[in-house]
Amino acid sequence: MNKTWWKESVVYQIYPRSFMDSNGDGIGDLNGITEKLDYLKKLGIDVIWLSPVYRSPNDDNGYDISDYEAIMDEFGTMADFDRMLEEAHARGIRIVMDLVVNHTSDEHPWFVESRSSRNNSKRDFYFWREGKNGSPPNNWGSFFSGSAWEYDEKTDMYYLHQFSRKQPDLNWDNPHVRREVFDMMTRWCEKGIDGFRMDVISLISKPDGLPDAPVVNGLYGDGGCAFNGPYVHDYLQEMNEEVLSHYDLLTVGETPNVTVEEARQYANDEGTELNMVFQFEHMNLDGENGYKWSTRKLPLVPLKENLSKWQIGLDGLAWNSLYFCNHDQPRIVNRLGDPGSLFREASAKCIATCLHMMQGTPFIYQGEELGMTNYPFRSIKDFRDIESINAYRELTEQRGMDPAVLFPMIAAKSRDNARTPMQWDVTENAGFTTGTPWIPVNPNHIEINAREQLLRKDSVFQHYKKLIAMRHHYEIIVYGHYQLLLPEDPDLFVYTRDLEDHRLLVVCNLSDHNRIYVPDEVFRHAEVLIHSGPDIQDCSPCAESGILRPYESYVLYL
Ligand code: ISL
Ligand code: CA
Repeated sequence: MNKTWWKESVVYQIYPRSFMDSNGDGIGDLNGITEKLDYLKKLGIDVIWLSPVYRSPNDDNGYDISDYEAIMDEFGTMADFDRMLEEAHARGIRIVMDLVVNHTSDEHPWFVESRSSRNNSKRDFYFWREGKNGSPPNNWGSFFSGSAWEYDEKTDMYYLHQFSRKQPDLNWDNPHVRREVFDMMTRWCEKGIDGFRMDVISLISKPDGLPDAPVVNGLYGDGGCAFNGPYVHDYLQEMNEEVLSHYDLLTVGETPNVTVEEARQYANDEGTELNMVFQFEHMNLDGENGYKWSTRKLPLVPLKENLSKWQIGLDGLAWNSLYFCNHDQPRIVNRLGDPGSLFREASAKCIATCLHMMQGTPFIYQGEELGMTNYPFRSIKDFRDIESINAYRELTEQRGMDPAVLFPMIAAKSRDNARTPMQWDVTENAGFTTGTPWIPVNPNHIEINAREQLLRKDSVFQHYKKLIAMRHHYEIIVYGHYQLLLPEDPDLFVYTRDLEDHRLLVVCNLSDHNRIYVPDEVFRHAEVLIHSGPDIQDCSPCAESGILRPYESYVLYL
């Protein structure tokens, strides 16, 4: 297996809108990020993945881009960007940009032109089709509810949008589209950025003829119809030859619906496409009836089975990304741990140990390093996210779901859980802004905030810091081979890593009760690299009794 810096790095994702507001308008911005670089340096991360900062009408918080080469007004200027990049580099921190090129905003000049007439030179930059007997051209549904087609009166045709109607899909089959995108990427690389996180890159190649898709759930064809389409690997290889291979970058593809087999191709170790991908199978295990909306917790046995499949399936052939949180996912402490005051910190640390000792590049989402939790939503008016709002409307109004049943499910899974402001301190708006935040601050910032955790030795922050430092120090954590123990145990996540003469044992009790686990004899005199749990001051892990307290975890090294 090739050794490279991006395999040895830890990435931190910033959602700029909610990270730090420097000018009191209630919206996080680039200067806010620059202010907090020392905080990130303290944590020890190597790379920042910046969610979109480009000009955008903000129908989907920046994932609808109207100019790929301008900064969103609310976030600052290009000069602010350059200063942030320079200050990050001065601290040895790299910056990876979000690349959202499955679609643009409908306000992007390409689309404005494309829409203007049937024979405009940019017409074929997007998917325009005739309707079928007064209905859309096919049965595809949008990920944000409703049809994936929008009728446009001007030219009496429909355009395709797999996300909101303000996010028309680009036509990657058109070589001029690819040329424009590749040139734009090159200009960012020339500016000195360090890589790309590629939004829904598995969706860029649509099946030939745009056929109807099977209706699995509800009214529309399964949204999976365009995943891993016929030419996606050709397009990525072309992108690699034209752009990526000329620079030293970290590239990660967001690939919902990817399988291990597909990922071996996308993230192959020969480096012909991307470095790694985000898979979603482990994040979908707490869904129900084909929807993500549910109040279930992540079931541990299937979770272990899934993550282990990815650990073993890519070993030596491709490279894993490791994540439990991002701007689209509710907080992991609620999904897998215990947000109550008794075990919140212990469970956040246990979950972190469990993920960070695996093979792959770990991604930490802002606030995860503090054990931030979901927001206590009280009514539908509390939501800002287009996905949550549209789903609530469609499922209640068109499918007759009882709002009292649906609301808690949306509240548990809404993307807004991840988007409440970063909790810096105990002051009114958690130190995020001096103005009115664009989305309310979680009231629990009184207990959960960075200031307090930086001062306290046993905080979740310190735990993450230690895990990151361990990865930088022990090669086995980066490159070791993975093996799962106790696959059927409903509470314990236990695995080993092996590299040459070394061995790591990772033991996590992901339950709220005591368990007994006595490690194999060979670990009797092993070094303890990290140990966490409630009330563990005077006990060493692996003592004769083998008692594991709720959410206790440790790592042994031989
Ligand atoms: O959020 C989701 C879970 O319901 C996904 O369907 C999500 O929309 C999908 O993973 C794609 O996400 C990415 O592209 C979207 C954008 O809204 C997300 O924020 C982004 O991460 C469209 O650009
Ligand atoms: Ca601001």
